[in-house]
Amino acid sequence: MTSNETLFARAQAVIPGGVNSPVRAFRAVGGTPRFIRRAQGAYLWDADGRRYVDYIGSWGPMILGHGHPAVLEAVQRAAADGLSFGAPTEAEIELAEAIIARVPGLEQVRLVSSGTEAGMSALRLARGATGRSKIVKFEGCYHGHADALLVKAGSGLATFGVSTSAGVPAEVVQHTLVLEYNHVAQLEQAFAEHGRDIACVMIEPIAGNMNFVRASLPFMRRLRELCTRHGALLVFDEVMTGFRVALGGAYSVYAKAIPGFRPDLFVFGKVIGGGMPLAAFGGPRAIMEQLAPLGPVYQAGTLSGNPVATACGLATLKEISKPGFFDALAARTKALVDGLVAVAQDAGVPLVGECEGGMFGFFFADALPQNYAAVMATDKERFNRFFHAMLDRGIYLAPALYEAGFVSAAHSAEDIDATLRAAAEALRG
Ligand code: KE4
Repeated sequence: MTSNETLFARAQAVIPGGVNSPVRAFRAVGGTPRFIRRAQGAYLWDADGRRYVDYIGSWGPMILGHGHPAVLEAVQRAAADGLSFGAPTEAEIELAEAIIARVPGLEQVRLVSSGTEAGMSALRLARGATGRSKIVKFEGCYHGHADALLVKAGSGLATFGVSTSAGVPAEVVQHTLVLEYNHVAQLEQAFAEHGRDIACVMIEPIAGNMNFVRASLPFMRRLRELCTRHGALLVFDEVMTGFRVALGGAYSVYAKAIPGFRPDLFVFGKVIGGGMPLAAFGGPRAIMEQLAPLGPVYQAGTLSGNPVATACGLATLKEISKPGFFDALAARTKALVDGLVAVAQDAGVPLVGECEGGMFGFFFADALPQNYAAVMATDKERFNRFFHAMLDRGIYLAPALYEAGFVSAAHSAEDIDATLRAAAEALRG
């Protein structure tokens, strides 16, 4: 048995499925998960000492690559001064100011410890601030595992959701309406029927939990109009896209294309923690001040704004804010995606790809999917074969066809070339 297999067997004895988060178990692609011993730059080394070019980057946070010296130094310095106080610190103010400075229209943020916590809190805030109960999400978007958000589309179109998880009573999801991503007519219908009762619409503006699906401009424009008209809050879940697709996140991409466009609330995570447990939600002061201790919406956390996590996030934000950082990252990511499309074409294999900033996706299909059903109709078997053929060649892609991929500033042109050489071999197989 390999060390990975031995560790996986041991892990499964004491941890459900041997993992602390389901996607790590490789159940969508099969095979044995790699137990990582260490990482540096663009690379991971597993328990058998094998090196991989890492396109997961901890599912987004590691935008600088692993072990960036400025980040390590900031974390070590913060740790030496104390791991956690349960009292306010200046670093939390600095991180809040740094986030707000990079997201026009954002006036206040609250720091928490995970994207789930941030999304759950933003949802409660939206309901508290509007006094309404109904919420809208889209099939294929994932906003963490808070009960009210673990919902799939009901039986018919634009019906109230049913939970995707055992242990979530129907009463908890009865107010959650699940619509098809990019479906304008369903939006119109939902607001026509429930507009006055909708507290918020939560959306992944570029859906990384469907691998890579953009909200179309007509859809996003109409969504903003309907929310404004009916007094519903538009919540941008930028846990994955925030500070990843651009310094201003997906918000800046849509604001460029739709003059005056702005969401009402934001959810952030991943990159703003730089690999440590840190996430945030934010919006206008008038809404954020509904939160305890000022307002009636309760929200709290022992390790919220943790000094070590905050130091890690701040150091990361400082590095990615340097001139040219995103231009270089976007160019490298585009070289990867364009290269994958080209080698697939040479091999006569239908493959389409997309990217924005340091986030990318690809599908074994003839056209870019525009919604969840289309994503799930792409060639899963071929994806899984390709995943393992690449893993065997030292290239670590996301172990599921519905997950996005990430390039870091540490990925070199040679890493991209090596990846494309491996892909050419894998696609010939
Ligand atoms: P966390 O609770 O995992 O920090 O964040 C939840 C979350 C919220 N919103 C979006 C858009 C997200 O992508 C996520 C988490 N993303 C997954 C990857 N698809 C994390 C990986 C995992 O679940 O292990």
